[in-house]
Amino acid sequence: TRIVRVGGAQMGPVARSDTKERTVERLIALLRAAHGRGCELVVFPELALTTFFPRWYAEPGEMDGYFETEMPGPATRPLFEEARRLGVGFYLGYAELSVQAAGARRFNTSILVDGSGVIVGKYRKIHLPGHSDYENERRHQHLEKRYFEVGDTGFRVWDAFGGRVGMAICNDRRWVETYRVMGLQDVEIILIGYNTPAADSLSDEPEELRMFHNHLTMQAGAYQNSTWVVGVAKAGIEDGHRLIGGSAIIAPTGEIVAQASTDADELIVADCDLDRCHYYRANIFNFARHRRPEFYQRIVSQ
Ligand code: ING
Repeated sequence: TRIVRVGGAQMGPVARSDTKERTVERLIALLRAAHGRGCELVVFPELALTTFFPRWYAEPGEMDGYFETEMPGPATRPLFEEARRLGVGFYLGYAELSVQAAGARRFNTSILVDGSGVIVGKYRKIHLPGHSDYENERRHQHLEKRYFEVGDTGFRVWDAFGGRVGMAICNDRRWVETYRVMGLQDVEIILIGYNTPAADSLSDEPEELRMFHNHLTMQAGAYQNSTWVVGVAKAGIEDGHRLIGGSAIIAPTGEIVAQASTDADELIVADCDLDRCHYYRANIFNFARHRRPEFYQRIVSQ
């Protein structure tokens, strides 16, 4: 067995008026609680430092206060220092402003930090949901295409925490390709932060259906690629807009082994035995023996 004790650090709401410093204090409290439960890896949500600002319409430059130009930066350094002191690694989702020679680039980003506080991996969100311009017919806006570029890192897998660790962000979890591209890199645990509005902006889709789809997509991805999946929400009502909770740790069998029961800051913990990935990967989902890529061309050509 190769046990990694993983903590899913679900967050409750972050209001527009909350400071990054105050929010980082909440992350540190969750990190300490996870350390107290023996976790060596903690997964924080997507855009964990701020409110889910893509619900608001503004000129892109006006939103730069929500972005990080350095990581760690002044607001996040205390988190990195405490994590290193406790020897706990973490996944952190945040808005990245990358200043390059060709100009500023903005991404919805996550990083993987090891137990010594070193950033060992970075992922920039590829599947950006929503739209880029104000759309009157919507009950609320979802402007990720306005504020972020499509990520340029690809879906990668890193050797960390004694196994093969992959990352994705929120909407990525709804696309089968996300999991398979990492499954083909022998991923054993995929970390996914999310901020999912409870209400659809165009239909009366019930909230229960939202939660069903949240778990369905991650459970399917886990089972079909024989990998652990850890999905962690920022949840609750942010300035009147509800985000769903339902953070979960899912085994390679597709079974949920730990699930949040509130919409607040809540830690869920599971012992993830990475060796449990091998049975299905060697048999039912033995990619080399059973997959027939010659019949899949349409997936990558269209
Ligand atoms: N949020 C949502 C998500 O994919 C969404 C957007 C919700 C799209 C429900 C489709 C259906 O969970 C983010 N941030 O991607």
